[in-house]
Amino acid sequence: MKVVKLEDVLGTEQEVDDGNWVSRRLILKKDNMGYSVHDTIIRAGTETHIWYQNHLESVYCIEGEGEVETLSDNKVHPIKADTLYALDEHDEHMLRAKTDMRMVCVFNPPVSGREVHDENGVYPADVD
Ligand code: 9YT
Repeated sequence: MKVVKLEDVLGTEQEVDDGNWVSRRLILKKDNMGYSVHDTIIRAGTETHIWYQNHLESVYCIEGEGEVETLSDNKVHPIKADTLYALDEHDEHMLRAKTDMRMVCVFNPPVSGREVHDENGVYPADVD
């Protein structure tokens, strides 16, 4: 069994800062769980274009407030603590944070660790 504490990954390669967000990656591909788990802070006042064409992601908000707009239908979904959204159709979306938002994110397939969004908001299929 493994026990991972947030403090174990802070300041290491498993903490990735993309400007609009900082992702603390607790479980990664190398852990062979079939998914990755991230504790991510989305910074207040930011807007991020995201389109995970190669991954499914569930995002559980545990602190803060913002919204997700799905770009196929321009629907705006308010997100606050205790709300989960699942990108079950590789949904292209805009994520807007009103306050700092703390999100627990699960990716399938797992990310390898250093991924940041490309110009289209995509993570590559595999960076290994
Ligand atoms: C909620 C979201 O998708 N934020 C972007 C960062 C990503 N979740 C990550 O790598 O932790």
